Amino acid sequence: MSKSDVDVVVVGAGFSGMYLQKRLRDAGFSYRVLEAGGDVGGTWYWNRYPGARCDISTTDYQYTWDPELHEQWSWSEKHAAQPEILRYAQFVANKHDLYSGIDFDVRVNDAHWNDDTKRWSIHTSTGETIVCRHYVMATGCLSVPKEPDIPGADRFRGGVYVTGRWPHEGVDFTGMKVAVIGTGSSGIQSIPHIADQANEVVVFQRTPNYSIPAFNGPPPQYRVDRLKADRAAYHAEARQSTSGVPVNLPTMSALSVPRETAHEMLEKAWQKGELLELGTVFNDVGINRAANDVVAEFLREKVRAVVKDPATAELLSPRKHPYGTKRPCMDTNYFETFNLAHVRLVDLNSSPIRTITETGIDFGDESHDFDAIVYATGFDAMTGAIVGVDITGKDGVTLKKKWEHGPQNYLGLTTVGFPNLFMITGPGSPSVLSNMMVSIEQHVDWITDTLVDMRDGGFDTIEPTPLAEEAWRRHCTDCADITLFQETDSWYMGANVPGKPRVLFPYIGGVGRYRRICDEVRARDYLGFVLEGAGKRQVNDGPVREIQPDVEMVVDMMASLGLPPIESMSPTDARAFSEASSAMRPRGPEVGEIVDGVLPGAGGDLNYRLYRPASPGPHPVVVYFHGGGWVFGSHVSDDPLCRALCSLADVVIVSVDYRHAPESRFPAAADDGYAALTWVADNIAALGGAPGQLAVAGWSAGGNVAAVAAQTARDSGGPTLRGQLLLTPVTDGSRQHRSHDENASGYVLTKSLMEWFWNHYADPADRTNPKASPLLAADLSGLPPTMIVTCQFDPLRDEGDAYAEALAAAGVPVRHLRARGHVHTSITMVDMLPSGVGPRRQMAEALAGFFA
Ligand code: NA7
Repeated sequence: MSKSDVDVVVVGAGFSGMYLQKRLRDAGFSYRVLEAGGDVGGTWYWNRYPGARCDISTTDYQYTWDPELHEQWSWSEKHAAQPEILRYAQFVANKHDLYSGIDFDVRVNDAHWNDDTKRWSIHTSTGETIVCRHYVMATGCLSVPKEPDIPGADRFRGGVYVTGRWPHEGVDFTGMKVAVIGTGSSGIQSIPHIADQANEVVVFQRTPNYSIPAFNGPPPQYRVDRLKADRAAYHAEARQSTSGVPVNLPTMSALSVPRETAHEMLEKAWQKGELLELGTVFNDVGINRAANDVVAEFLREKVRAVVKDPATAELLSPRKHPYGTKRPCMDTNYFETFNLAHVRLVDLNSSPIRTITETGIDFGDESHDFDAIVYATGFDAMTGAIVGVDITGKDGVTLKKKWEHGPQNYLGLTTVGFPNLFMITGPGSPSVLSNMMVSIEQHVDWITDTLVDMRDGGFDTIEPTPLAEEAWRRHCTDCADITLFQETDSWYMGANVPGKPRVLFPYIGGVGRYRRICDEVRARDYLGFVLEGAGKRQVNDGPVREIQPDVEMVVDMMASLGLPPIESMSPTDARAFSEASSAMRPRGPEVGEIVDGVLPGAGGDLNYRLYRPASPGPHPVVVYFHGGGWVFGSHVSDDPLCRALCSLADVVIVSVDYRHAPESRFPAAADDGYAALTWVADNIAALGGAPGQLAVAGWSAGGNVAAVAAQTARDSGGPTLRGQLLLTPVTDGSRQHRSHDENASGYVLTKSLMEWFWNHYADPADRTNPKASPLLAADLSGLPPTMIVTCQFDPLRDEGDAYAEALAAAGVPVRHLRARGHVHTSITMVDMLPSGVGPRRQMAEALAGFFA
């Protein structure tokens, strides 16, 4: 095979392309590595602006694939500066003879897939055509600087410098008047150095950024010690972590401690001078704006403590975007620089740049001359370098066209219509939200292992399926939806480049989860891919993750606890266990008033708890029945959910207990449910409710009690109900439904636990009674408007779906929410699982709608 016909072409000789070359060579593939720059190092080759440093500690920002490197290379600092990182890249390239495999100063102009030969044709800036089986974009996430989008930018006759393309010989600003535009990481790192030299510096700021001092010095001793003690364990932890750096996972909400305590905890993290520490003190900073503001305010206080002029301090204090939704920065003397007499901050929001002129900048009502302008205005991140090359796949479609509305891809590694095209740390993978070294190594390993698998299996092509790609997009969106990222116009969201689609480009589900998913795809015969070779085709189509990410975390966490199954306990122990678990959850929103009382049930008094909204009454009233499989739970066991429904729907919720099995078996719960409903109807005015404005609701077994109560009310002359809300209800104990088996285990409520509940509650013969299985009622017409919520990963899903369908067929107005990615319990987990917020809002809307 000639040099122009190889197995693999790799674009880029940064840390990705370097390691990929090593793996390809070791695996016996022929390859070419093409690099536009004049040396290895990628982003560290280009970004030579003064002060350029990595914001991840050198203990973590280094290769792990060559253990010898750890002995042969030692870092001088905690946060290495660009020259040292570049030297490290060169050292590795020399050690592993990587230079010999790289063509420098070569750009790829275009790449075309030929579906007849099943090969890519690559055309380069040197006029060469290279044919290859596989084409890998190792082009980095921040490699294409954003075009200056300021009027008059091309007119300026003084020095023009772009941080991402800094002159190799450096720039001497001594004695100059310098304008710096942009206050992201590059601006924040370079401004103090520019101010050291220049006579005058004017910083043009559009958005102030959160920045913490790097406190640079030697690598952090506690990390060094851990590495020395057990390097393999340290790396393993990094690979399974959220961000690719071992950090202790927080368990506490920022809102659960007084402000002062929170600030003391944040101070300790801040003192460490490590990027990820501050964001991992509390567990809700990324998902809850109020919690986020605790950190934000802590950092604003830090700015005020340093910057002497209060007006400048305020301008430097981020207020609009939540902490972490733009990459937080690490600085050395950034805020201090604004105390210098020759440094001035211009707020572009009040003094926008009108134009750049031949000699300077016109902004606000001023005109100012400068000797040099520094653009620290960022990058066309994540996709700029990929779509910058004209890549044409099957059917003549370019990747640029395909990605017009967002970078659809599978696993951030591949994309439909472009067989054998791989991206390293592409959009849809953790990439820039992680320690890049960990993510790079994982991608290189996955790609090389896949190429080896294909070679061994006799496959020539690999391409994801549309179904897998769409499911991955949904999963990425599910992950993004529970965070605050979408509130901010950032380069993570593509919002810094005009015309770019606005989606969260990196995958935010975490490095560890992502790695497990990628490994699972391989282990499951390349789930979501089509592989083809001479006379053979392998397709294992399907979505790789459908469960909501926060739900998955809870499910995984519960699995990791190794608790005994509830059905192995006595009912007494099960009740104690359930109560103990409930005691640990957040309490839910405040309501206007809570009143506890007793009402007459069918077999004695029943406790109830009434939740009244803060708004003036009288309110509609909803009688609510708790979950717990008829065996456990009480009028207070669904407290957070009742609070949420009360406050969201602005209705009174009366949560009523009922007699439990096995002490009181069928039909005790059903009889109590109807008795309670009747009593509330009779006493509605005294309870502060609006007469006639009555509905019923329930979750799980409580949904069963509610559904039966509604049928009994219809058949027994009242009370008249305005609606019923059934959350994952039990509707049919007479037979198995498909979901009982499909979701038999692993999703909190199991098939065997459900069977245990039924066995305690009702004899097999009774289970066909509509008072136990409301789905079996001969007639479902005349029931009140209904909202049913069923969850994808719930054994009870199909019986709930069947009830919704049967009611609709009987002419009952039904709103049916099939909660995607949820389990039986997740929607009740108020203030714990953000993905439940939407379904609960819809439930509340339905409740309110019953009374509209
Ligand atoms: P960033 O973080 O994208 O920062 C770019 C900065 O430039 C940011 O403050 C922008 O303001 C500002 N900007 C961009 N365009 C303009 C115009 N037209 N006018 C005024 N100001 C502008 O890039 P960096 O290079 O600093 O850092 C990139 C990453 O590299 C960093 O996150 C680390 O991961 C390493 P805006 O915020 O958009 O209002």
